[in-house]
Amino acid sequence: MRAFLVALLVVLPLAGCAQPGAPAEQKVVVRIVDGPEGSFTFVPARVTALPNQVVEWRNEGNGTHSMQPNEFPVSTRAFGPGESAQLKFGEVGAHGVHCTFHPNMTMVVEIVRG
Ligand SMILES: [Cu+2]
Repeated sequence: MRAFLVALLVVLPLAGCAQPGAPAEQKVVVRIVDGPEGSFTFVPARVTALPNQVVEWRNEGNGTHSMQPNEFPVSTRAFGPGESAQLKFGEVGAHGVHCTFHPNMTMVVEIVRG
């Protein structure tokens, strides 16, 4: 089992990956907005982050969502309007992410070396 998913809703120290000047402690933010005809949209639908950098989804719409990496059977808690959820990815590469409630909500988190 690949251990690329580090933690959910974390306040973990960023052990072992801190380099001076690296933006690892900044979040990568993805907004979730209501699209046309009741759909939900990721803005942006593709983000780039460093290993173990926090990726945060902010729910700016009216639905309730839960983010799950396609390759890993763990998801965030359900988060409703005005709430957010976070994931970290440890493994370099492009990781597809979807919403467990709305499988047509898909996006990509690409992890690159710092
Ligand atoms: Cu959803």
